[in-house]
Amino acid sequence: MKKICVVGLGYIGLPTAAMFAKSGYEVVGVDINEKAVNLLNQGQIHIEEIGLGELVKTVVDAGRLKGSVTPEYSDIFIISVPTPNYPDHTANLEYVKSATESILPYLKEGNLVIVESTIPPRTIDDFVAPIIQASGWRVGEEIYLAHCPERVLPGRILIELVENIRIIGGINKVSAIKAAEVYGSFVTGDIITTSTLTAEMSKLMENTFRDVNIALANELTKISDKLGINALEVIELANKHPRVNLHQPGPGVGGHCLAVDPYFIIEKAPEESPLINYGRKINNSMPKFVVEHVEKIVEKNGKVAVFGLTYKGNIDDVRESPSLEIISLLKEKEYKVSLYDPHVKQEQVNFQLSSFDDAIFQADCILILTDHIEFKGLDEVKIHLKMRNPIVFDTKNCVKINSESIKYYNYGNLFKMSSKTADLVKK
Ligand code: SAJ
Repeated sequence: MKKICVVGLGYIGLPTAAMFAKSGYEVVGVDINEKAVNLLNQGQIHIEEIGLGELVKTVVDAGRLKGSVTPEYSDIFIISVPTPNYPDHTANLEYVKSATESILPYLKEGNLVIVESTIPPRTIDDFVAPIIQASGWRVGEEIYLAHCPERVLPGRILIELVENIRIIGGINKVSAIKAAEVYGSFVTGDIITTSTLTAEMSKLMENTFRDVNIALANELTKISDKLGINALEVIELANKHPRVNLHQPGPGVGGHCLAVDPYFIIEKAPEESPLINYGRKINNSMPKFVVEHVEKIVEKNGKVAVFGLTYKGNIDDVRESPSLEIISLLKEKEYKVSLYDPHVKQEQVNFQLSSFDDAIFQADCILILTDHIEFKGLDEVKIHLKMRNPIVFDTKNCVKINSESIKYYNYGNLFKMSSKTADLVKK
């Protein structure tokens, strides 16, 4: 039985380790987070992802997957560690460096090293390969090296790991082919081999495509607000065209992918990427835009009940979430802020979380920032009974309000918040 060592047991590494274990490999999952490792060895998980708890329990109980804080001799090493941005938005490759260095003592001739982490273009060739070479290996001949970017959507990880098409970039052909064989053990989607550079860049462009398109939808929202147009209806109608796919506007773009990856391209070719850069700026401007609109409907010192801390619906991940900035901005403006998120545990955040009832008590506005399923049908009776002013401002267009005495705003009727533009529409 071949052995795989997965370094990094996060949202991608842990499900990947579990899938390889399920498909017949002996897998050791390595993380510096001892808590995650201990939980794993008890067959438990430290993150929320549909189906993952059951899968991990099965493969740990079967003795196929175990956790460790140090790597072990293996046939294949998969590096799946975070690549955050420094404050100046350049890529922080420290985790990639330390993960690569951590496996060096365990490398044997013929081993395959795969980097799954999202990285700036040229990182495999100019950064990872030299680390392995420096310890005396001929990369591509004695140690095979490939980049296999993950493309799964949180909330659907176990399905997409299997079904999505996989792009595999090898430092040379033989490395790519060897990596393709490994993923072939459970991937049913096509596995396409290419160079490391193309694999790195295609991964980044996937998320950049989405980011720039969301920026376009957000810009449309601002334009429509100014001109008294229903932006959401415009999107719906424009998308009836067979070749148009306008994205959805929102309170900003969060998560560890869309809000981060475009900067990896900008960093390497700043002069050549003004559009990508501008898309980032527009999306980063949305928290301020949201708070400016809250100011139109809630008096100073009023209470805003923020619903949703995660960066998107039905997950527990708060990384880069626009909600965090919106909360800070609201507090700066001296609003009282209560927070409700049924997917987030108190220990995950520095803010005090409330129950639904406490969050809306005496509130002047419910501000929806995430499209969690729980928010689709809010308890309208409680809203009437408990809120001081029954107003819902839904930046994700996900709530259905039936009662006419609850004021409901979304990105389709923002202009109604401002009497000036409302007059313009009447004329
Ligand atoms: N968002 C909008 N409007 C939209 C779509 C999304 O405002 O129309 C916002 C979301 O609310 C969220 C952010 O964008 O704040 C990102 O959400 P997402 O669902 O687009 O993507 P992620 O970051 O969860 O996952 C993406 C995925 N990439 C693509 O769909 C191209 C996923 O497949 C990647 O694996 C992942 O990035 C990654 O790890 O790179």
